[in-house]
Amino acid sequence: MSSKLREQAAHDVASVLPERAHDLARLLILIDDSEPVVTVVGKYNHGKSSLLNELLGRDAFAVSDRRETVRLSDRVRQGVRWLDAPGLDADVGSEDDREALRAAWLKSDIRLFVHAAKEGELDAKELTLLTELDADRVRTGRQTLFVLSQVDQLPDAAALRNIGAAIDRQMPGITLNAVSSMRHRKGLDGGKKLLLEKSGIPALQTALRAELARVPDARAHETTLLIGEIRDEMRRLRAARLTSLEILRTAQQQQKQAFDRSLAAVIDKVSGDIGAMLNALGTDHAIVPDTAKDAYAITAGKLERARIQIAYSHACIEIDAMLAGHGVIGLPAEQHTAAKSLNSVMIAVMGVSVKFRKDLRRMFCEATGRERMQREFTHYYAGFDDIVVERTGADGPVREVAGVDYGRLHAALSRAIRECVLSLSSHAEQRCRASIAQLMKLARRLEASLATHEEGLLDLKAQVRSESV
Ligand SMILES: Nc1nc2c(ncn2[C@@H]2O[C@H](COP(=O)(O)OP(=O)(O)OP(=O)(O)O)[C@@H](O)[C@H]2O)c(=O)[nH]1
Ligand SMILES: [Mg+2]
Repeated sequence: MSSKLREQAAHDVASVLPERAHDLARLLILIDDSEPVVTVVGKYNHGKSSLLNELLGRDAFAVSDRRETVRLSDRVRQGVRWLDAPGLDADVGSEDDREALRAAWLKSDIRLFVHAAKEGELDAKELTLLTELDADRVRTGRQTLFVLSQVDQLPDAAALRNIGAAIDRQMPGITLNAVSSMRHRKGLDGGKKLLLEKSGIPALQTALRAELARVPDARAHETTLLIGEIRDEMRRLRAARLTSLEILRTAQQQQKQAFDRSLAAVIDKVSGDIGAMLNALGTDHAIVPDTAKDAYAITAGKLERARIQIAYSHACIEIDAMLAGHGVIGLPAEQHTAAKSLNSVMIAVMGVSVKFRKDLRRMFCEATGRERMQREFTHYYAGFDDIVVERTGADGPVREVAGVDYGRLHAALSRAIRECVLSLSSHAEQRCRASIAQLMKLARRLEASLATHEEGLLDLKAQVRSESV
């Protein structure tokens, strides 16, 4: 497989398994099978670049007592790619540093975790990273060597033992590779063999060589692991998709069956109604044409034609309500006409007007007419578009067809209308109650004022009586 094809495949898989993007990128590196990669990780100024220079035997990477390495740089030597990475100090580091650290994690086969001896035990951030690296070793087989650097800065061997013990409490069983890049350099420059030995660098080189020899096996293990995990996840995803597709298909089938049943039932019902109406009619007045003198008169013919049209509209309304319940409403776009009101399935199949008995009979009371309705409405049901939704995927907008359960939508709509009507009627009832209460209040006041008037009237009568006496 060409590298372009591989990249395309990884890209395709990442678009469905975005959380696996990192593993896929790692897989591409593994499949490339270039020289083993050794990287340094650790806090800044802990002597990472100096250590690499000693291991390489040349000053390949910049060293300084300031924050020096800010991005990844690499050198190939002795069949190994050596990767210098920025310090682990997210609080001072920029996003570039974090990017570089992620890249180092991705590219490396062996990590040298560098911790300066004078700092004592590991801080929380180092401990977290070391724990993560250890978990990664268990999972992928990638090794981490712990390097206790700048040990020349400790006063004596006892201090070194104390720090070793403290770190062992933090990471039990960890192997410390105590080194001093400075001693190594001095030993080299001055040809002092003892100093070279004491620098710990030769011992680290031996340990590193042993790990490098294991890289091909580790890579094979990691490749198998990642491919296996990704394949399993793809299979799970595919199974889940198939299940939901199956559910969708079953739902669609059930909807179609429900539609077929409802259509047959409504055709039976309206045909029965129309048949009964036609049978009840006596003489056929509709076929008698109107004359000019009948222009403004209500003739028996006009009346019958109106009755037939009403019966026909009635049947159409019943069929239309059933169709709407199943989402069959408008015509497909390619069948649209300029007159919007004509773009409905109902009108396309039935037309707008019927005025004669023979037409009603042909349409509703003959088997061929009923079969035609069943066939044509079913045709529109089958061709009815499902809603297409757009969502944003890893690669931008993705179009997906979503099946819509029109039966449920229709039921929900009917429920909403019913609730609305109920609330309107209860609102009206409340207003009535309020008016009645007001009326009663008025009546009570009227009664009260009548009583007062009555009292006044009685007084008046008594007065008149006494005056007349
Ligand atoms: N005494 C002593 N000093 C060292 C040793 N190794 C490195 N140094 C000094 O420590 C300082 C930092 O060394 P670097 O190798 O640049 O450290 P680093 O971890 O790469 O630093 P950043 O790139 O900034 O993350 C420099 O001044 C080095 O000279 C050592 O073994 N002993
Ligand atoms: Mg550096």
